Amino acid sequence: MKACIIIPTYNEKENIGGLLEELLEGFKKIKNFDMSILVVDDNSPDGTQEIVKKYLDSKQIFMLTGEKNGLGSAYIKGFNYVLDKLKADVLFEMDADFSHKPEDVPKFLKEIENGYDFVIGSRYISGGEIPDWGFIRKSISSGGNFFARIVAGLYTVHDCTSGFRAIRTDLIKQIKLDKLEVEGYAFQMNLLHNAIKLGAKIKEIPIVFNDRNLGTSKMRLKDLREFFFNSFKLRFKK
Ligand SMILES: Nc1nc2c(ncn2[C@@H]2O[C@H](COP(=O)(O)OP(=O)(O)OP(=O)(O)O)[C@@H](O)[C@H]2O)c(=O)[nH]1
Ligand SMILES: [Mg+2]
Repeated sequence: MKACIIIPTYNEKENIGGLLEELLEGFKKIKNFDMSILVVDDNSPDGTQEIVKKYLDSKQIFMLTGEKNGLGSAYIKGFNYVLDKLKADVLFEMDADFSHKPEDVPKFLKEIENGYDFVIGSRYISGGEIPDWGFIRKSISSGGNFFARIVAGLYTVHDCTSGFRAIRTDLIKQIKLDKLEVEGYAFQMNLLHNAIKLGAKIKEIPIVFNDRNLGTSKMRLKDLREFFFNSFKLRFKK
């Protein structure tokens, strides 16, 4: 089977080179999957693309570039490329900032081999952790997630907003990506909502999520607003 890890980037020059190195190193131990990486960079002004370009000869690493239209649009572009051009069986969503650990990748693949369609790296199940966060930050995040589960009705999943996932492309093909109607982080929730509606076999595995050490956050007030409005919209749709 073929698997591609999609990494959206915006100003990640301090992280992307090291992350690509670690992923490539880890791929050597993966036997049952033919692994590749697709970086989707929204024309970062910091030179992220220059770093990725050094790896494009490896035939395992690809890059898409374009205007900045938010995380959701970057993922949709990436999904379409993986489906049409790379023809992979599995795709990953992964952040560039080392919050998601390269060494966890094989654990996701194992669950895909076990027959799951949608594997989520979860911070909110037993064994999942966010060690860098204090009580207040944890409360805000778990509150937001509880909100998503209750309001949007995604009860069966504990971490609805996690951005570390492995998904079978057969499932993605059944989702009308251009109808997901979100540009920011709410994309993750809408994708999950569609997967649940389609009866996907979903599995959460615990991850330890560390804060970024390098670079800056891209979260905007606009994304939070979209997240909350979107939760109600999803409820309305059900
Ligand atoms: N292509 C693209 N990537 C983005 C965009 N916004 C965020 N990203 C990337 O998406 C991933 C997650 O963004 P982060 O800024 O780490 O979001 P976060 O984890 O909620 O915030 P932090 O606390 O800073 O880690 C990172 O790899 C970002 O570079 C965007 O508009 N376009
Ligand atoms: Mg981050």
